Amino acid sequence: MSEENIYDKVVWSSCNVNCGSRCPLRVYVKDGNILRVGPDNTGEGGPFGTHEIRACLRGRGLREWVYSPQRLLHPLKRVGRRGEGNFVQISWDEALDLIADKLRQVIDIHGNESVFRIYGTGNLGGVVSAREQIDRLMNLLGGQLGYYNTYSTAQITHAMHYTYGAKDCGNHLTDTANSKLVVFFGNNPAETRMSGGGSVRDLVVSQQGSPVRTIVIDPRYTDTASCFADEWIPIRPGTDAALVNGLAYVLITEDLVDKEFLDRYCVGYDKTTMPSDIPPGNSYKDYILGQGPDGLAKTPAWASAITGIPLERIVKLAREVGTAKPAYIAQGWGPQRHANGEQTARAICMLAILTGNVGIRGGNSGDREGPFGISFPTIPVGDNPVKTAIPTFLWTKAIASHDNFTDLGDGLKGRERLQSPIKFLWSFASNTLVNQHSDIASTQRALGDTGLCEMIVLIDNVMTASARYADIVLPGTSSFEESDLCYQGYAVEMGVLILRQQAIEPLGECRTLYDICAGVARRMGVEEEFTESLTHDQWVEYMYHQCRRLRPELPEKYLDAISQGVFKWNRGGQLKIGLQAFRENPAEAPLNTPSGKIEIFSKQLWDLSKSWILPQGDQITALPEYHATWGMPGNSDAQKYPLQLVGHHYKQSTHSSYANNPWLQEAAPHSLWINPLDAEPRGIRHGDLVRVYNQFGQTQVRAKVTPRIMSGVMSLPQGAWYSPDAKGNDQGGCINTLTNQRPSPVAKGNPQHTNLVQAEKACGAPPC
Ligand SMILES: Nc1nc2c(c(=O)[nH]1)N[C@H]1C(S)=C(S)[C@@H](COP(=O)(O)OP(=O)(O)OC[C@H]3O[C@@H](n4cnc5c(=O)[nH]c(N)nc54)[C@H](O)[C@@H]3O)O[C@H]1N2
Ligand SMILES: Nc1nc2c(c(=O)[nH]1)N[C@H]1C(S)=C(S)[C@@H](COP(=O)(O)OP(=O)(O)OC[C@H]3O[C@@H](n4cnc5c(=O)[nH]c(N)nc54)[C@H](O)[C@@H]3O)O[C@H]1N2
Ligand code: SF4
Ligand SMILES: [Mo]
Repeated sequence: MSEENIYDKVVWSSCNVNCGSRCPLRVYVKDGNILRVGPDNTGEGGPFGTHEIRACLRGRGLREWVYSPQRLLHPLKRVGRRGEGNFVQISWDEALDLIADKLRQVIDIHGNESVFRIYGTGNLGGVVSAREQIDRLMNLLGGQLGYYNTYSTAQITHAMHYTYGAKDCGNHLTDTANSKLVVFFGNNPAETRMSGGGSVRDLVVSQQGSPVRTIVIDPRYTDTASCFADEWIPIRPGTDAALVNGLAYVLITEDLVDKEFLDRYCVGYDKTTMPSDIPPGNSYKDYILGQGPDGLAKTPAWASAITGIPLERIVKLAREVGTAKPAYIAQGWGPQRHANGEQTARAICMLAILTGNVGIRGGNSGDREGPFGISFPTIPVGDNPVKTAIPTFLWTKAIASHDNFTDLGDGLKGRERLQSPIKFLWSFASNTLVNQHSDIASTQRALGDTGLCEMIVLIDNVMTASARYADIVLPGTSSFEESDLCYQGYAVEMGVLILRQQAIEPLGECRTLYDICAGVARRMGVEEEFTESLTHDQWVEYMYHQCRRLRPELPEKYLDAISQGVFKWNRGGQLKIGLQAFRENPAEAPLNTPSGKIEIFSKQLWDLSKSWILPQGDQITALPEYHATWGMPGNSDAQKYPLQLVGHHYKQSTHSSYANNPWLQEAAPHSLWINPLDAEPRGIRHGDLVRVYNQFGQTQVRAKVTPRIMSGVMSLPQGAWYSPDAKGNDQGGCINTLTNQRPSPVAKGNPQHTNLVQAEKACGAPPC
């Protein structure tokens, strides 16, 4: 029997959360209800590059998400204290009137800089359903406070900027087929780039039949390590720069560096390429050999004591990296999501730079693997008349102490000091208001005071921890309830366009973001400018035709395109080699750094270190130096909180999206990874309920006692739902009860993997 006989219809849809992939999905519908969700079935048996993009467990479980008991179905207005979670149902008209009235009032009194759309990534694949609709609306109303950085890559983006004057300067992962050695620092594509559309496919294909040796350096024995690595080297979080220093010491003293490359392409390796106005003794070589200001040789023994990696292993690794040509050295984004993340990211690049592996086939710059994607048009948003922008991570400070928010202290752009606090906050498809932002207790204090930020409008599919802090909660359509176009994000080997059709009627009173914004626009007198007289669906069709201008091979008729649903463009064997043009001809294709070369010594950072105002203990250094930070062993807090805690991105959920799905909770339970050496003295057995705490808060979660994490370190997957009990203590295992809001020095990024905690068996709960 064909599928069509069992189901009324099967329509194309897509999974739009922020995992980096965008998987096509087939939605099976009967009597207006979703019966089942299936993966892509186009390209079966085809060559790699047009193959099926098989969805991961999360996309296949989307039915549970759409029909989840937490689903928001009606507009709600807060009653009682903010955060208490008490709401009354109101009509759409009332909700939109309240929003427009407050928006008008806030703009009149405090100006457009006091309106802010918070970062949120729950619906990234869409074009017409994209968060940028809020920007389009706000730009018509005089603009809003901007932001720069992401929670994903703040520190590494700055590191690449200062070192290479570039971003995304990694070779494609398929290039590992041409390498002799692969070294991954905290890179876990098997879990963070899942599905047939994720870069894990690249790794599978390029390693098939390849003799390449792969080493994974990570505090955890990750899925990537277990599937692809010949060797796992556990490392203490936040200490990769110390490891690289120790490796550099061996490379330099055993003459394994590529001196010709360093002289021709780099600034600051030794005195021959140092900027002329810098005092002697400040080159990289001086620093490593102990001839710089600190007088400390960064020997493998020194590195071993800091990283927890045996001395002999460091020496062996240095010789391996120094002799395997070419070597693919790459980092994920875990090492940089730390208090010293910028320097760590720069330091890892040093390994590629010292060995001349930058810009060549089979090599890599030290950056994460390069993404591949086809550019497609996005909705026009217009210009933001407000030029002031804050680092994404510092939005709580922009609410609670704006008069203390400055360019030199906080990385404010466009002004010396923030002129107005955030008074009106938009939140679309975001849980960063509470769940995903650091130090939930502190965030709650800032949000709980309605005299600070006066209105929070939140649009989501489900009642989240963030939604409980909103004043107006609006039920947004899920991807199965709206039509749209969807472009593949970090695809492998191909570019993808999905024509997502509306599979079912919106549940309850759910509306698309577009309709919500159009409703506000009407009340603010800019409806015509906002909609241009098009409906949501007409915009989708219009944007499809914009795509056709770039890809004329797409069907002329939109209806024909809908019935095909998925379009794939093979990369055609093109291999991205990051910084290749510079490598081939540095004079003709200089880098976008002040010197046009790779800046091992960054004069820009040298200058920043003199002018920026930093809290005590923070450092900005011109060289990629290692410095221990707060939240690490040796810090005074470590006496009370002796265990380091990181929070990896886990297969159960994409951040907090889908984390409430019982199927996924069963398939991949949320648990605290703890080494037997740390569990045993605490009387913690596998499966026990554990209390994890520090000066910021506490949470409870089941223990996964495993040697897959190094001793002294624990990992609590990020994304679990914050679920406080009556006393305010989290029962949900949410790591952001324990993280710190103190930003990293240069990027002002989120240091959410730098944490010190204590753990103990939680008594009173089974099986205690
Ligand atoms: N399944 C799933 N996939 C996802 C996501 C998700 O939530 N779930 N989120 C997506 C998003 S938005 C992003 S930004 C990416 C995130 O991608 P990443 O930032 O790369 O992911 P993480 O798990 O944070 O870190 C990767 C690895 O770094 C390790 N690590 C942590 N600290 C250190 C350190 O100091 N040194 C070293 N060497 N290793 C360290 C962690 O143990 C982890 O295995 O993933 C994307 N993919
Ligand atoms: N401790 C710690 N915290 C972290 C991280 C970490 O590594 N450690 N990682 C950080 C990173 S890299 C990131 S990118 C952020 C991510 O943080 P967020 O961008 O907040 O991502 P999610 O938690 O997935 O929240 C997305 C929201 O969108 C909603 N949503 C999903 N689909 C739809 C839809 O179709 N329509 C609407 N209206 N809503 C939808 C979901 O219900 C969810 O509430 O978290 C950061 N937080
Ligand atoms: S979560 Fe990511 S990999 Fe999984 S189905 Fe969705 S888009 Fe694909
Ligand atoms: Mo992210």
